[in-house]
Amino acid sequence: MYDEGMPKPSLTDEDLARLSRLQIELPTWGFADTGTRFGKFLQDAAAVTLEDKLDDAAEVHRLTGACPSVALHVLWDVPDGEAAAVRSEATKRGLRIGSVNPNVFQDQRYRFGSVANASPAIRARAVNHLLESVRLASELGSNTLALWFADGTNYPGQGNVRRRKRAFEAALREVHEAMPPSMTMLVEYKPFEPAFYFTDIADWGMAYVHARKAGPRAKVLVDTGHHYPGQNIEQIVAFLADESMLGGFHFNDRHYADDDLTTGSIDPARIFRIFVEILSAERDAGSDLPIEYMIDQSHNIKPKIEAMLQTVMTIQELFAKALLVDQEVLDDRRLMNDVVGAEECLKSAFATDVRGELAGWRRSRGLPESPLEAHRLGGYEARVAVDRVRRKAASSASYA
Ligand code: PSV
Ligand code: MN
Repeated sequence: MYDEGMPKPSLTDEDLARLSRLQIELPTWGFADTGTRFGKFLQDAAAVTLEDKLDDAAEVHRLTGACPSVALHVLWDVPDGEAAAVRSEATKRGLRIGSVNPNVFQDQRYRFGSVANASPAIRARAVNHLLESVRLASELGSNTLALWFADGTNYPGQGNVRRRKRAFEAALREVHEAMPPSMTMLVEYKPFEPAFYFTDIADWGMAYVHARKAGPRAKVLVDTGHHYPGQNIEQIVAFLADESMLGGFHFNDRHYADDDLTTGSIDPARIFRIFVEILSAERDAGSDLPIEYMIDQSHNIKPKIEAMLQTVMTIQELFAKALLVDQEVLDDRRLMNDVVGAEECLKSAFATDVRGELAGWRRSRGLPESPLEAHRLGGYEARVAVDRVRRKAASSASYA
C-alpha cells in the first residue's frame, strides 16, 4: 500500500515483466507511400515491395524488441501463390505474419457493397475472397483474420439495413466455420468513410453482435480512430474485456475522424486510460488477456520508420504509466467513494515520467535506450533510400 493517491514509486519487476510481454504488431501499409484523397507526398525511403516493408518492420523490431509480427493486407502484400514465399521472407528477418487482412473494398464490383451487396454473385465473390484469406492465413502461419468492411450506403433510402445485416451474419458465420480451431476472427467497426450515410458495422455494439453470431472464435477489434468525437473508448474496452469479446486494437490517434495520426500524439491520456482498464481486467483474471495489439497508421508527412518507432515507444510509455497505477489503492478509493482520491491515482501515475526507467529496462534487455535515436544515428533510412529511389525511378517515369 502506498501513500494516498500516489502511484507506485517505480515499476516493479512484475510490471517490467508484463511490459516485456507487450508485443505490438506493425502494419506493412505503414511503411509505404500513402496519402489522402488530395494526393501523396512521396518519400525516398518509402517501401515499395513487400520485402522492403519487411525490412523496415525488422528494423523496428531490432531496435525495440517488441514487434515480432507484421500485419498483411492480402491484396497489397501477397501475390497469387506466393504465401509460402512471403512467410519465409518474414521468417528470414526474424518476423512472423500476424493478422491477415482481406480486402473486399477495392474492387470496382464492390461499389455497392461486398458481403452486403444486393447481388448474390457479388456477395459470393466477397465471401470467396474471405474464405481464400482463411486458407492464406494458414499458409502464412497466421492465426488472426482481421476483418474490416467498407460496406455501407451514402444516401437515405439506398439500402435495406436489416437485409444487409442478415447478409453480414450469413457471411461471417460461413467464414468462421471455415477457420481452423486455432484461428481468431476480429471484427472491426467504423462509423463512416468511405460510406457516408451509414456503415454496415458502424460501432462496437454491431461488431459485438456480428462476432457473437459468427461463432466462438470471433471477437471485436477496436480501432482507436473509429469513434465519434467524445465517445468513451476506455469504457467500450472495459465492457468488451469483461465479456471476453475484446480481440484486438488498431492503435492510432485522431483529432477529427479516422486521421491515422501517431498514437498518443493528440490524446495520450486516452490510451493510458485504455491500458488502465486492460490491466484492471488482467488483475481480476490473474493473467494477460489474449488481445492483439496492432498499429494501424499511415504516415503521410513523417518519415515512416521514425513514426513507427515513436509509436511503439509511446505505447510502451503509456502502458508503463498504466502499470504504475496501484489498482489496489484505486479500488480502495472507489469503495470509499473517494472520487478525488481515485482520480488522483490515475493522474499521478500519468504525470510520472517513465522515460528514464524505460531506458534502463531497454538497456537491461540489450536494446538501445532510445530506439528512435539509435535509428537516426544508424543511417538505415539513407541507405535504403538510395536503392529504393533507383528502383522507383526505373519503374515510373513520373517519379523524379
Ligand atoms: C479502415 O479505415 C482501416 O482502419 C482498416 O483496419 C483497414 O484494414 C485499414 O484501415 C487500412 O489502412
Ligand atoms: Mn483499422
